Amino acid sequence: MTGILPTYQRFVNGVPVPSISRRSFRIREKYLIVSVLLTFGIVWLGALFYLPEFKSSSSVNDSVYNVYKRIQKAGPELLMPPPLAQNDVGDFPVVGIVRHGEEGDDPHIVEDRNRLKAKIDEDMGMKVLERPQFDVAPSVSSSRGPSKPPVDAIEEPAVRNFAAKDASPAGPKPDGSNRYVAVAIGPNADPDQKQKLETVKEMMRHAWNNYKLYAWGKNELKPISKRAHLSSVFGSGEMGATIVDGLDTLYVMGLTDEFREGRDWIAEHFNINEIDSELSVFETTIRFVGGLLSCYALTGDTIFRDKAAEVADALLPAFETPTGLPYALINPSTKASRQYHWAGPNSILSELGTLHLEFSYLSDVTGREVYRNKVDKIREVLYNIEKPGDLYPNFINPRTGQWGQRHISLGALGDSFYEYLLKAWLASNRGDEQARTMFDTAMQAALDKMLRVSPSGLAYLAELKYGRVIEEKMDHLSCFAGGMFALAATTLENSLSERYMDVARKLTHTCHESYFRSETKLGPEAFRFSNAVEARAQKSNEKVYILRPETFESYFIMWRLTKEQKYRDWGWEAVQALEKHCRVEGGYTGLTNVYHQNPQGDDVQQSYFLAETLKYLYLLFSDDSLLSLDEWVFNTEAHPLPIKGKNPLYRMASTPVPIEDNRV
Ligand code: DMJ
Repeated sequence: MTGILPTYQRFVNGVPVPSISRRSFRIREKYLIVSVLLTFGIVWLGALFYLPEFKSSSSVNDSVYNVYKRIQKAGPELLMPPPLAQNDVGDFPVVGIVRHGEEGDDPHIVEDRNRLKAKIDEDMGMKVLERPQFDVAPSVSSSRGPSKPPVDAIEEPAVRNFAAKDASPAGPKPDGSNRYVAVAIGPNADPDQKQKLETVKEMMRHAWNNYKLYAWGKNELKPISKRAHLSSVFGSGEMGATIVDGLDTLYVMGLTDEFREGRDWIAEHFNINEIDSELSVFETTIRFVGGLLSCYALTGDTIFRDKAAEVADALLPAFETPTGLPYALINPSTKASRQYHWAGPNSILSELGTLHLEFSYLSDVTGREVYRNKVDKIREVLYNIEKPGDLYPNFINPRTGQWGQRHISLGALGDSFYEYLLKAWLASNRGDEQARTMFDTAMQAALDKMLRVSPSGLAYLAELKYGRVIEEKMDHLSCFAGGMFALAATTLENSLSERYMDVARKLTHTCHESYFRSETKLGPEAFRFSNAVEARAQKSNEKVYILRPETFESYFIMWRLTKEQKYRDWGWEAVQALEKHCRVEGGYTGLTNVYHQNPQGDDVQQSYFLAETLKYLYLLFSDDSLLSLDEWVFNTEAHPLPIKGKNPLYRMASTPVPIEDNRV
């Protein structure tokens, strides 16, 4: 009561007693509370802006953005309790992205989102070659302030292809004028071809725009439930897998605005060292290192090279084994490595054998030998080891250097190891002869022991265990082999070439049959051969289509190398099937059963759909000069890497790029 003055008299038993005005007390109390709160607020805000991190900020926008980032990092629970989806417990939206159907809570977000959606709808309906503008991007640009101008992003619309003769073989010109300029077709192109190209380009925009709308910065999109896919191969972290994987496709299609926003996200937000979860060394290499290196080759923008090196550096501790063969998984924060539980002590052939292109090229563009040393060591082990029947089993123990179970496949667990032997030779401008020899020796054995022909004459690649065919089935994954054998046939004229091309044609035909024999005209995950069925899935887990690219990859390579119209026709059938069954309002979904007329979606838009599936379909309808096979080799995720000595965009480092402290 001290300090509160009486304002009128009260009487108790006729005696005046000092009284306190309740009214006056409340007003004074309020003033006091308000001024204490105000003072506290001012001091708190002031302190925030004097934190070291804020001191270095160049603008208020940066500061505000950092506060936003901190809140976002703390997780959505800080602001609201995590909502639980009925069928996806624990999978909740990030701050600023509202789950479809729940947006009524925040009218600003709803408004932003409706405007963006209206814009996308409008873009989708218009002539697809026009570039979309995104002035409003809920949870992305609207809340983050102006982004920094790109260091060296593309400025001009595509006008011509980069011609080898136009550039100095020494590497990029200092003014950046030797960026790759992607042109899909010449001015006098057939209108039908042009319309097909435009269709595929519009598909890319639909996939990208919806990812941007509902899952920006997360790894993948759930296109039916319209939110982030948190259990993707890279988990729930903010690695932007769809951005990094899809970026070179945007570039090749001339989608420059989208490319720029992806590039800026990578520059500002992609930081592998902040990821505290286990990543696959293989997947991270083919999608992230490969994707970033392609963008570097295409643009010369050094942010891509430097980010690629950061990613590879984060993977290097996984190679610290007695043999140098890497473990399968690594946590970039803790640097702890381990194997998949289901593989016991073993590493997987297709994983450790599919790093060579990316790591070798990274050494050349950074001038640091550390990356090449890692993959050379793997090669040495595999070259020297005893090989059962000239083939390579799928499992190998990195501690002992001994094979695990003798299961051999050109599908899952084996596939891209063989692909990379051929492509390491191609990427080195045919200098890596060891790789080509290993490829030819293994392929002769594979064709002798694994190539089978069904009763009606369909060729397929079966799997072996201890030298015997164990299952008369072929994985969708193996459908890349048509393209691989065709590349092998046309790049080395020898006694094997004719056989390789024959096998290439037959395998591509079989893969097309697996598509054609389904109700959706999309191919199953695996298909079997018996007297009763041919090129059809039997088990329910084989009947899915998860937006895979391998069959279209073979159509593309076969078209480029043979010019037989059927490959383009088959690709167009696939485009129509994707549009009919996989396209939903929120992007593209995989299917749970390709044999249903109206199949259910699996609600996942895989990042490789943007990196590979749409890129290969686009290239199928483009002119040969777009990413010419004479100058580029595609990594197993369809990221083009330049051929050394042949492609002036190789961008060999003249001096090593400085090494950071955290390098291994
Ligand atoms: C992609 O990530 C790569 O093509 C990989 O080599 C195999 N699987 C997927 C696509 O199906």
